[in-house]
Amino acid sequence: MEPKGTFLLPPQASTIAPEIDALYMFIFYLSVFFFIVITAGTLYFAVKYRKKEGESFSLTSGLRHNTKLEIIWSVIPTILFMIIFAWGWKVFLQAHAIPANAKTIHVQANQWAWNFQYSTLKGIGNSNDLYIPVNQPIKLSMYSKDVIHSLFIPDFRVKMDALPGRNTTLWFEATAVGEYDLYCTEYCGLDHSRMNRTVHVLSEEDYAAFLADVVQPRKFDEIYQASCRSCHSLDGSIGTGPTFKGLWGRTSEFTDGTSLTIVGDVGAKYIRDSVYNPNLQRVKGFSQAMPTHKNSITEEEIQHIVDGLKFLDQPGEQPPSEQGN
Ligand code: HEC
Ligand SMILES: [Cu+2]
Repeated sequence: MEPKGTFLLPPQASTIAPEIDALYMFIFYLSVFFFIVITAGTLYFAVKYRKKEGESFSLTSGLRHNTKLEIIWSVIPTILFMIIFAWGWKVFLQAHAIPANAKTIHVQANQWAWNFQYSTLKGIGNSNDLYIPVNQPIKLSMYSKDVIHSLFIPDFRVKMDALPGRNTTLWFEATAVGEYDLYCTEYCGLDHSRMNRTVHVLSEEDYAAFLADVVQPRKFDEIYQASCRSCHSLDGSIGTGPTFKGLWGRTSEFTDGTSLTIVGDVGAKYIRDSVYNPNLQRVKGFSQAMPTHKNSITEEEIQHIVDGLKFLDQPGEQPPSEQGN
């Protein structure tokens, strides 16, 4: 159930919200208390010591100093301030120390949109609203492409600027499934108001479904940059491993004396084996073995790799899987 707000404050929908509200309400009621004491005192004394009918003008007494009174009005506020400081420090640390198990979502702000980026083993997904699982610490790692923006989720009681040229972070844990407002709270130009979006807090299952929906398998180029580039070149130079240039159609010779021409289904299967079981057949002349990528490359991505390698040497041609979307 979505939590309800109070007269003074919006709903508390994160773990930090009650902590921040308790401190806020302490300061608020303390201020109300002193407001009443001071205002009532002012009125009382104004009436009591007013110039009465028929009274002649007289000076107030020469009293200048009251040590007891001065100690009281110095010590009591000091104690109250120190309580607020210590309490504030404790909540500040809680709000800023990011739990080790927090899931990271990358946030890019620009005029005038939020872009939330979810990376999983299967690839990367994007959305303009924020989608998060309930009861899970979430870390937002933010930057801005242009001006200063600021991400504010009132119901979570969190706010942080997104800055150009610097990475900022923010964390929270949502406590109830539901939809919550998200604002850009730094005036950032003409369409600033278009940066008002929604946080969708989902159950674990719904979040998994969301990810499955939004995350696209990585394309050849992304996979190559992330996982293959350190050992395989595209320009024909030999690195830790053989170059990818001209790989499709090439005949590889193996350490066991056999060889294979990388074409057709056999070629596709060979590439899949090279990624998953590189020790099955070792290419001759390379001292280092290729590590398996079983846990970081999906079957769908293998297809992209095969297509990518096939079309590598045909400039202008696009592998079928990279057309359209
Ligand atoms: C740490 C270095 C390293 C990384 C990273 C690496 N490889 Fe390799 N790869 C090698 C080496 C060394 C060989 C040759 C020896 C062998 O066959 O084990 C090789 C061989 C291959 C072959 C066979 C080439 C031929 O000429 O027959 C293919 C295909 C291949 N790798 C694909 C990939 C793909 C795709 C990736 C990225 C997902 C990748 N490799 C990442 C080191 C690497
Ligand atoms: Cu903005």
